[in-house]
Amino acid sequence: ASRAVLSSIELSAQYDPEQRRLMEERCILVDEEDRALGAADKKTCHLMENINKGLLHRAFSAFVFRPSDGKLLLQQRATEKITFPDMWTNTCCSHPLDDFEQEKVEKDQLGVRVAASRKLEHELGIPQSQTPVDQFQYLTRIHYLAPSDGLWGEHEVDYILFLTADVTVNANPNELRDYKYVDKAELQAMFDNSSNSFTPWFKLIARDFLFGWWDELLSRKDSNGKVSAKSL
Ligand code: DMA
Ligand code: MN
Repeated sequence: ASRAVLSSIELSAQYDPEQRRLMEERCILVDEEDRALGAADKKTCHLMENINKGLLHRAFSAFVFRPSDGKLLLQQRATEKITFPDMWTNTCCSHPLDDFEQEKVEKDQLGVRVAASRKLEHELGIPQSQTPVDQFQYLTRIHYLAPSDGLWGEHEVDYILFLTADVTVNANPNELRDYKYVDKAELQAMFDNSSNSFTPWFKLIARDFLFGWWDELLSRKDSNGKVSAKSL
């Protein structure tokens, strides 16, 4: 089979310099069965023109819950983000990178766990000691495609990871505009208020999985009072 020629563009100076720099990270390309095919920079992976040719990469969506009350930590993306700026979303999303050997390891989802711990520190300032990789619970992975603004979008195999942990947040303002803890009713009220906007993957995961899993998670408080999620 012939391989499509991938497009590129020059990132204009209108974008934030740090976010332009991060577009040079190298994502892991996969097929629809999540088999690794190689690597391409984050900019190439997120251009709709390439996504429309079938380009697909690996990602994770992390959800951090507070042990004391089971509330979920949400973030609002910074205005500086090139894709999906200013939108509310789950605790942290990003990509395991081809740049790091450990993040390419597929056994026990090690690569995405390592990436999640790295990015929870980068975006929310959560010390990595508070997010040990073996504490993340892998729920499932989803394949989805979502345009951002016409030029940019997402097309990923996205690993969903839950972590129940007390964390110290020291938000990186280049990544986060705001953050807050919500229970189910508070999240539903945010969805019902049309002045809030949400990332497409968070809406999808909330609709299809999160509310059901959240019940399960809250009903599974163990004798230490800790909440633990159930793996599928
Ligand atoms: C990308 O998230 C990953 C998903 C699941 C949408 P992102 O745009 O927040 O990535 P990054 O933080 O690396 O820019
Ligand atoms: Mn992506």
